[in-house]
Amino acid sequence: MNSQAARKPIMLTIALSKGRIFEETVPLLAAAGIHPEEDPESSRKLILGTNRPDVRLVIVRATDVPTYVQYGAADLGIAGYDVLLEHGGEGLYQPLDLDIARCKLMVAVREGFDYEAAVRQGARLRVATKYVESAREHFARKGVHVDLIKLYGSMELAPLVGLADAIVDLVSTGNTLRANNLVAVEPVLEVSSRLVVNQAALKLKRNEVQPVIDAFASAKAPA
Ligand code: PRT
Ligand code: MG
Repeated sequence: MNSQAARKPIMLTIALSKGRIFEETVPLLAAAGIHPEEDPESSRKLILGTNRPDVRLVIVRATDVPTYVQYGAADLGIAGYDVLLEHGGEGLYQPLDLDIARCKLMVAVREGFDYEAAVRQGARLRVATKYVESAREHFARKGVHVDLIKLYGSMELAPLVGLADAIVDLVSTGNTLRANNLVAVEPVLEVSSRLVVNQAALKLKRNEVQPVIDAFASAKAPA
């Protein structure tokens, strides 16, 4: 092996999901001097190069970002707080709330369903959600008995066809609830996306990782 190969730069891998998180991350990456070579919306590539030969992006499902970072397949990633709570955060250092992709996790029911009365009567509620951990904790804190039904999407349908009395889902504009004759009745959690860092990478690649954390911190929208 020649000395050239020995001095190969350390590669930084950042895990992102396409859609809203990617779009809101582009300006933060730019602040760190990182410019993606392609747009994941139009490219089918899952590994995207950047202007920096030592930085690459991997495009994964939003819910898979913490897993890639936990196992060190990515050094850094950006994930919704909703996703991090379901994952558990094991092996992840969470240095920064980036204040992007903001929304609220809410309890919602069919218009006309008396949620307060159902809770007051101590009825056992059937709640459909993708966010079982957050929902379990929320209802336990309230002392409300629930049967949780795990779904992977389109939660809004569940109360309309009698699968559940209520859902726990993310709301941003409220348009999706309105379009399906549902109303939000209770907040569960304020959600925004956070920077997550693999704990080993933070130590072993500190010189590469820390400048990215610092650039994101100074570029993020002031609170
Ligand atoms: O969409 P896909 O199934 O691929 O994955 P995903 O839904 O996990 O990813 P994505 O990119 O949609 O969401 C990534 C992250 O964005 C989430 O983990 C949240 O932290 C954050 N975020 C912010 C949202 C929303 N706003 C949001 N409105 N995630 C989802 N929604 C959905 C919501 O579930 C509901 O179906 O949008 C719908 C409601 O929107 P409104 O505007 O009609 O209220
Ligand atoms: Mg989505």
